[in-house]
Amino acid sequence: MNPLTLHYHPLSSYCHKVLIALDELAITTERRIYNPGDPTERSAYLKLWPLGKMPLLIDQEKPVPETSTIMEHLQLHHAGPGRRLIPQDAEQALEVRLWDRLMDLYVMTPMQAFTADLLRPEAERDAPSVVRAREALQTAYALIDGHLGGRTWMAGTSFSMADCAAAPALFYARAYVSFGPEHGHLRAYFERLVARPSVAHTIDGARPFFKYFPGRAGLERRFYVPESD
Ligand SMILES: N[C@@H](CCC(=O)N[C@@H](CS)C(=O)NCC(=O)O)C(=O)O
Repeated sequence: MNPLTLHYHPLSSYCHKVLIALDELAITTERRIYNPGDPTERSAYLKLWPLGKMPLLIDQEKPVPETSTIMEHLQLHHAGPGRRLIPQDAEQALEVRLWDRLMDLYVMTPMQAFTADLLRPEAERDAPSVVRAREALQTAYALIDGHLGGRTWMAGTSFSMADCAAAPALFYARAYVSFGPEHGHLRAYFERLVARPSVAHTIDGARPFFKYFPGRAGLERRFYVPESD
């Protein structure tokens, strides 16, 4: 029996982060789709993890929450031979952890603010929060574009945990705020990300669910064709 079970949803950006890592580290898990909108599923999930956030990894009955910690745990205990998302060198590992944090806090968070706003009834929409989220994404895009000049991946020379975080964050963020013509490095990096097999597989797994993504109107046709629903 597989000791690992991943509770996730194929559309969730944070779940994509871990799905990409599992593929990169050559780890198999049992997978259980979690629908937070179903009250019975939600109350069972809250018993596993009271904060209710997904994904959640269970390793031999021990819950391992929070994507960055899940990835550290996977690297430490389950990575396939020669597979690494966090460098062994401590300085390089620090750089990877920094860019993982930056992706979560300054790209995922404003991206989720757009989604949260679209999920509100129209009368309760919060225009100032969307303006702030747009400004935050534009600031993050400029920072990342400047950082990426001369680099293939986000931190160090290899694909890392920081790229696992960047891929879904940028994928969904650009449905709300496009990259500008000035973001040449960011555009090229995004193309490298979506061509990476682990990222491409994860996007493929989400395709049947994109019709439920509130920002689907901003997805490119290569990812989502509305008429196909
Ligand atoms: N800091 C958390 C964030 C996870 C998160 O925000 N997950 C979202 C899905 S992308 C979620 O669980 N949303 C459902 C909810 O908040 O009830 C992590 O890194 O795991």
